Amino acid sequence: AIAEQKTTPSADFVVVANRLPVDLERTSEGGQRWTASPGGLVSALEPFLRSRKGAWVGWPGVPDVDVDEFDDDGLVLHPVSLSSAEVRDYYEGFSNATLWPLYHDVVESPVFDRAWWDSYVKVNRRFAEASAEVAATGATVWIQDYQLQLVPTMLRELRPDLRIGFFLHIPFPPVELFMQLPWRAEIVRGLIGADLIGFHRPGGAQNFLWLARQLVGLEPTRGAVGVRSRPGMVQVGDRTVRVGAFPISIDAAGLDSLARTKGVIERAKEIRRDLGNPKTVMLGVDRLDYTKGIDLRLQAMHELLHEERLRPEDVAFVQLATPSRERVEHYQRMRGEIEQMVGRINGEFARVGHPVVHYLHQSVDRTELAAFFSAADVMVVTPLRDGMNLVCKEYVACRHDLGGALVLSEFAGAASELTSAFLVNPHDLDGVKNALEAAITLDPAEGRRRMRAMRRQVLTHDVDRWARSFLQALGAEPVD
Ligand code: GDG
Repeated sequence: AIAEQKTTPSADFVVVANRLPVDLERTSEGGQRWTASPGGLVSALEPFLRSRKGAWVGWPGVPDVDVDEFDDDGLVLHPVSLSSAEVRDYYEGFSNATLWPLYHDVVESPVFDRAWWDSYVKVNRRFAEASAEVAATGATVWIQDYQLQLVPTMLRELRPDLRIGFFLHIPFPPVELFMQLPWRAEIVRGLIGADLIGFHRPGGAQNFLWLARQLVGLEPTRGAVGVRSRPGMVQVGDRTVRVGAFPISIDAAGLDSLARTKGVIERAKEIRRDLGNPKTVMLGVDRLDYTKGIDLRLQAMHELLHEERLRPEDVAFVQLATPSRERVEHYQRMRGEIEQMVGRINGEFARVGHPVVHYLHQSVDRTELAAFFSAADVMVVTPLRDGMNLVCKEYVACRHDLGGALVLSEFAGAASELTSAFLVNPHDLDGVKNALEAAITLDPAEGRRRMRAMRRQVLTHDVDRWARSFLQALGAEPVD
C-alpha cells in the first residue's frame, strides 16, 4: 500500500481521529470553506503537534468530497474522504448505532448489521493507509476513539516501524456486554496492534485485558491497573503492549482565566437578569444524547415541583442541548421525548413570561458557555454512563468565586475525581431529587469547601497533563 503513496511521509507525530480539527462547510453560494472546530483534544495536542512536524488525519465532516492534504499554520491536515453510504454505514450505523450504545451499558439496544461492519472495516483500512502515507520513519501515531479500533493493527501491518498509541474516549464496557458483539474478537485484535492502549478508567483497561485472554488467547498480567501508572501488559509475539488508565481533562487554566474576564462576569449577571433573577439557576449542558440522562433530570424537576418541594417562581432550569447525530433514529426519538417533557413542565408550572425550563437546542460559543457556568447555582450532570464528562470539569474551572454546586452521576468517569460533588445514582430518581434539593439549599460555607476541593483536582490534573502522561507511557515523551 505504501508503494502508492502520493506524498512523502514526513510527519514525526500524527494524530488520527474520525474528524479533522477543522470542518469543511458548504456555503450558501455553493462554495466551500474551512471553519475551526477547536475542541479539548485539539488544544491539548496543539503544543505537541506544532513543536514537532505534526499531522492530523481525519474526515472533513462532509460526505463525497475529495480534498487534498494542506498545511494549516505548520500543521499538516490530511483529509480522509467518506461517501454518503459510508457516513450512513460506518459512522451513523456501526459507530453510533452499534458501538456507542453497546459501550454505554446498552442503554439503547445496539443494532448489529453486517453491512455496517463491512463498511467499518473498509473505512478503518482507509484511515490506516492514510496514516501510513503521512508518518515519517519511526514516527509516533496516536489513534483516537471508538470509530477507529481496527486502525492500530492495520497500521502496524503496513508500517511496523511506527510507535502506535490508541485512546478510547468512551467507556469500555463490562465484558458480559462486550461479548454480545458478533465481531468482538476482531475488535480486540484490531486494538492489540498498538503499543499503548489507553482508557479513562482502570476498569476499562481491566475489561480489555480479560478479553485479550478469553478471545485472543493472550496472557496479560493480572495485577490491578492504576491511574496513569502501573499499566497492564500483554506480550504479543515480540512486542509488549501496555494497557492503562489516563483520565482526560480540560484546559482548566484557560477556562479559569476566561471566567475571570469582565465580559463573562457581566454576561453571567445579564443571564440571571434575563431569567428573572430567580433564587436558584440550574443548568444542564450536553450534546442531545440518550446517554446523558437529560430526561431523568427533567423528571426529577417535575416531581419536585409537583410535590411542592420546589416553587416554580424560585427556580429557572436552563437546559442547553447541543444538536447531535440528528440522522440516527435513537436520537430522533429521544429528542421528541425530551421536548415533550419540557413542554409538560412549562405547561403545568410556568407563568406568562416565566417558563421554568429554558430549553435551547442550539450550540453557543465558549465565552457564552463560560457565562452560563458562572451564572448557575446548581450544575446538573446526570449521565447513565459517560466515559469522563468534561462539562462538569468545565463548570468547576469557571467557579473561581467558589460559588455553585455540582450534582454528578456516579456513572460518569469524572465521579472518581470529583468526590466533593453531590454524587447520585441516576437510576434512583428519589436519590436524584434529594441531591438536587440538597444542592439548592446548600450552606454557602459548605459549598465553598466542596468547590475548593474540586478545583484543586481539576486545576492540577488538566488536559496537558493527560496528554503528557499518555505520551510518556508510550515512550514518545521524556518522563519529567
Ligand atoms: C466524549 C465522551 C469524554 C457542549 N455544548 C456546547 C459545547 N459543548 C462542549 C462541552 C464539552 C464538550 O462539548 C462535551 O464533552 P463531554 O465530555 O461532556 O461529552 P462527549 O461529547 O460525549 O465526549 C466523554 C469526552 O469524549 C472526552 O474524552 O469526556 O465522556 O462521551 O467540552 O463544553 N461547547 C460550546 N458550545 C456548546 O453549545 N462551545
